[in-house]
Amino acid sequence: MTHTFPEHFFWGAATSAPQSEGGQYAGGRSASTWDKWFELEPERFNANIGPEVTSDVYNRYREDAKLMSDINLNSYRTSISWNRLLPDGKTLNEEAVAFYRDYFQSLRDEGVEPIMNLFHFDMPWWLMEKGGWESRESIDHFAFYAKTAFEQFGDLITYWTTFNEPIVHVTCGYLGEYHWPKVNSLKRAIQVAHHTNLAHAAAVVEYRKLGLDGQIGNILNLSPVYPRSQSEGDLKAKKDAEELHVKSFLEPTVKGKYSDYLIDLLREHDLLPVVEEGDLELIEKGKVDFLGVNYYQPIRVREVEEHEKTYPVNSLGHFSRHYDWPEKRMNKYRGWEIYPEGIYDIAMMIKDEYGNLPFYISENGMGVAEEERFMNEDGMIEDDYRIEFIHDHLEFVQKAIAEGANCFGYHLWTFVDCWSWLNSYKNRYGFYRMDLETGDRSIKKSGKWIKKVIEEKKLLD
Ligand code: BGP
Repeated sequence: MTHTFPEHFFWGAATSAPQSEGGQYAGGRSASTWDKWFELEPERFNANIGPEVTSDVYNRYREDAKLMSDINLNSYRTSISWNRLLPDGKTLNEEAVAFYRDYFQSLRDEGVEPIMNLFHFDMPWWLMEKGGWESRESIDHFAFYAKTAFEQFGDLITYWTTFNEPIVHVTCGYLGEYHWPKVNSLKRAIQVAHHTNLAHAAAVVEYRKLGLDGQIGNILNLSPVYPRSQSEGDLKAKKDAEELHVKSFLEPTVKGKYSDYLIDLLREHDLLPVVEEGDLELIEKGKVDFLGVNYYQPIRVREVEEHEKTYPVNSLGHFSRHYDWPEKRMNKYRGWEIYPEGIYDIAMMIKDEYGNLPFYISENGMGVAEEERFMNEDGMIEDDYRIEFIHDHLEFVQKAIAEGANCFGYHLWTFVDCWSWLNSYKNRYGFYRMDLETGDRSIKKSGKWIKKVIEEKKLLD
């Protein structure tokens, strides 16, 4: 295999506003669900570290843009904070506009293309108090926020995305206790998913209306689903999991409609969401120009035994259960499976089933707990495990491209170690280490390695 990459390829890293920005209440920003949740239950957050302790991009963005260019990154994905741009949902915050414009311009000045996302799990608190994504009001509010962002920054941003991993705020917020509002109801989760698809489409409509010179996409975690065996039951579990976890957003985003299979499956279990007149027409208008694909690990499933099911159906565990593949290779520092072939399987699925739509890998990465133990005497983190991880995934990206996949970039999660939801700083992911005390950045071995890979446009074995 030759390991060369296309001449024009987005090499970069990804993060999000709530995980990196900081400046929690500076410059007129209002609270998101994460800020409030930490106030209410700080003990839920690893080491009691809440979202106010970030990598402080709010003050350090110029330095970061320079550090990106130092290692040859030519693109960077982050998000805008809805509650910074429109603190009450209606009034434009001029200070936020000035901040973001300078931030995006600083990236451009260093040759780094900013790819901008609108929603990364950070619901404004005032809107959550009105029901969040469960309320249809959120659709219009999101469309207004999206329109405002396009108008204010459309000259600086060419690549826009609406959501990051929308299935995650659905499952973690409405089928678990990992995101606010910590609800456990499959019916409500499905309604939230439907409203999210509508909000996405409404934002795409706003974007097209403005006739800007750019593209709009959606970032989905398209984890491939592998069955335990080829038995009828295991294959049905695979199909159901694929439809519920992956295609519930992929089909509307690319084809502008829900699949018949998903509709039949939900109807069979009396789980169809409330769909109002005009909803399906709106979803039809939400087709994107490109996809961002987040990939960490595959989903492995097996058939559900009858005795494991509960009625009425109120959990995704009714349709499939996790299968613990005995041959799996593990990231023992994070507890996630490492399966680089998965990235190739996703690329081939997009090529074969979704019209070879352009996509880029918008997140892939290796979280490591207590990474300080890999620091050498010069103070540099020697993250050979991360180099191996990226190398192995890039090999499969390269193979997919060689076979015709329309992949235009690869972004590591993340550029500099950042705060992460309930895990806070437990798992580190960056090309740069962040000192939690001082906020100072220092390059890791993987940062030096990627610099060379990008320079040579090929993998160095
Ligand atoms: C993705 C999210 C990111 C980030 C990443 C790593 O699903 O889009 O926001 O958090 O996962 O996850 P974690 O930090 O929990 O290890």
